[in-house]
Amino acid sequence: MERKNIYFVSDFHFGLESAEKERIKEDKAVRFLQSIAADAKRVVLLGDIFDFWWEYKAVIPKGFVRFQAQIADMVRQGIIVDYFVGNHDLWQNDYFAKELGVNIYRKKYQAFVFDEKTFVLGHGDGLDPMDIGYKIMDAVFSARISRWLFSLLPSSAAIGIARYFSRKNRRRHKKYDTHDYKEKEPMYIFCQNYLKQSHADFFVFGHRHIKNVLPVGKSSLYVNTGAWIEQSPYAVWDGKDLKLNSF
Ligand SMILES: [Mn+2]
Repeated sequence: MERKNIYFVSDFHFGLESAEKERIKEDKAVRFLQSIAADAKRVVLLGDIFDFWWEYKAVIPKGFVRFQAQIADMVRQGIIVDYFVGNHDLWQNDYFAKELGVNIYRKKYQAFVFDEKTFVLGHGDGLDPMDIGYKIMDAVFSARISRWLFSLLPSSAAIGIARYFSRKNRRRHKKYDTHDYKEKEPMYIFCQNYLKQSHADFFVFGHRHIKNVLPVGKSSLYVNTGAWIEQSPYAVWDGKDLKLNSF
């Protein structure tokens, strides 16, 4: 089979629920990755893959090794794997890059050209210039000193704090949980503004947990990959069309 497809998926939030539920979710994610391995040339993980993530110099959180092994195997097969960190898993260090061979992106968004089309990709958080509270929290969590201070904590305390902020983050979310995209959705407004400055054919984000495909600007498309937690959505680019499917 020809490797021509690019897959986009986000918001697994591994670690969110009970161990049993998470194992079922992980197994389904692995089956999905296995199902696309034959025709994928690239897989883009659009953030919040983990509900929280923290890594020490020599230690990572337990669990989800099947998912990690599947990713490593795909990289070994020559599939490019990109990972935009989300607001729940922004504390990725170099483990995924060094151990699994994944490209880690910490930017809020980045433009790529695939098959002569421009894709603007990102997790989707922090795109609202008016959300000052978010910007401050994001700056604190992204700062090197915070990471250093955090690294001095014992792992049980560090993960307890990470979990606390993970839950707090989820509450903040509610504000925009609406289908009233064009008026209120910061990601959609970001796309509209982006198109005033530069060209893009496709915008693909996650973060909102509501899957969506909407035209934006004159001839561009906004796609949100939703949350794997519900209906296992993913987007696929086959070189001609970008479609939103469910696994
Ligand atoms: Mn998010």
